[in-house]
Amino acid sequence: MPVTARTLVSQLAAQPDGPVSVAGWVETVRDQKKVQFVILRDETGAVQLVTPATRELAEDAPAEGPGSAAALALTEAISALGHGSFVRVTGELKHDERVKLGGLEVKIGSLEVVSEALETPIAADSSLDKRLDWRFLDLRHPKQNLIFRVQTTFLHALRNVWVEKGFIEIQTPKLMASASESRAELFQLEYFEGVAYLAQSPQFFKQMAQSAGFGGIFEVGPAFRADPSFTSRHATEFTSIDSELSWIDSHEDVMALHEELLVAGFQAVADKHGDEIRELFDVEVTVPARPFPRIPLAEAKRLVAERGYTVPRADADIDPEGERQISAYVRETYGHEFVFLTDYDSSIRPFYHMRREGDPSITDSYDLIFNGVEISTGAQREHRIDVLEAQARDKGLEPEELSFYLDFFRYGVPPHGGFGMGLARVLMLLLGESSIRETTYLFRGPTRLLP
Ligand code: AMO
Repeated sequence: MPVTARTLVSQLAAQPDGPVSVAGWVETVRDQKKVQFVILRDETGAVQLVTPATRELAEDAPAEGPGSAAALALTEAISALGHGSFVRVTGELKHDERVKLGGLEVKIGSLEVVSEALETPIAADSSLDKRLDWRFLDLRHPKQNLIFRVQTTFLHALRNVWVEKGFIEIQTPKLMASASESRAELFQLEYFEGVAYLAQSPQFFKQMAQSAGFGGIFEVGPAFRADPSFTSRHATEFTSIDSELSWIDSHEDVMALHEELLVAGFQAVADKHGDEIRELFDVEVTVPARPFPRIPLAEAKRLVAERGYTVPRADADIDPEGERQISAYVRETYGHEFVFLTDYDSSIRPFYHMRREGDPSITDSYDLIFNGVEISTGAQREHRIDVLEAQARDKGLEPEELSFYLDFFRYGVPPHGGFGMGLARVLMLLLGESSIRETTYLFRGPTRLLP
């Protein structure tokens, strides 16, 4: 192989001693009296580069080797190297067990500074906000890098499940003429002569795919919520993982698909990144056992009260502390990190959720809680047009405004259901991170539109 062909750091271990070329950014420089060390990192890992320090030009300067003009120039170039600069290096690879970092090092033959870096504005103890200001530098850290490799593996595993089942991937529009979840938390924008809204969820259009005869579908795409809160779990733009399937008997079928997807995703992450996650996040990835525990919402509130915490409003959804408490209960009782809360009251669910046959005060829906935080909502949908219209009216919605959506149910549609799941929340809880700001590539919140 010609020396100029770039070798990734992760491939060095399998290479024999000899000429090699690596490229990446300078993580550290240790400029010692007799020897200089550079830690170079690329997208796959870090490697130690070494060269003897040549501080002076030998009197009878040899053409090459220690004391030569070239060696002196290299020493000076390394001393002047800025952290973060991108460099291309050719040299001699040597396997040496004594080298802590991967048991190998590269003796620098030549070094080219491809792009010089200013002094970094962030440090290990910088605040999260400051790190986000400089997200591109923050992401160079191996821990941050791992988050997005985990995300890739997770989504790939989910896709495998969907594709094997013959599901169709869709991309639904994010510019809409109406609200997709509720009038609250809705971004409105100028749209030529009129207004448009940013999609809060692909809800209506994933249901449309059922009327279109697509059967199972999925989408991984952006969703927007004009939520002014500054919690660790809310963003104004987030990636939503959505799936919808036809011919279900109940929301249990949606939950079964949901479980299958998560098991596949966690298994793939554990297999591929388990060791690195343990090392960098001090977290043991547990592949969840099926079936996940299921607890009706009212029962969950009762169990939480027994632990000494009363959910503030009896007629509302469980609150964040309640979610933490029910998760603690489930962990202690079933040794499980997940719990489906089921049987949500119709009063706190959207009009499109199917209401329980024989008891319309509850819906055939669920929330999925993972390690103390809601990650998902799912339900069987109401597909009977007369019932759906009545439920919309019951929620104070004008069927005329929703006519494009209601049309989906007027020309034949199979029974169906699905779920939406926040990607960054799953990653946050999987990796034991404290905020979705850490697990979102570029976080968007009420006071953050940059970078
Ligand atoms: P819901 O509104 O519960 O349901 O949203 C589903 C999931 O999306 C994530 N999520 C958010 N993540 C970050 N920031 C936010 N502001 C935010 N809002 C929601 C959460 C949440 O559980 N159409 C239904 C889903 C369905 O029934 O298919 C919906 O959007 O993880």
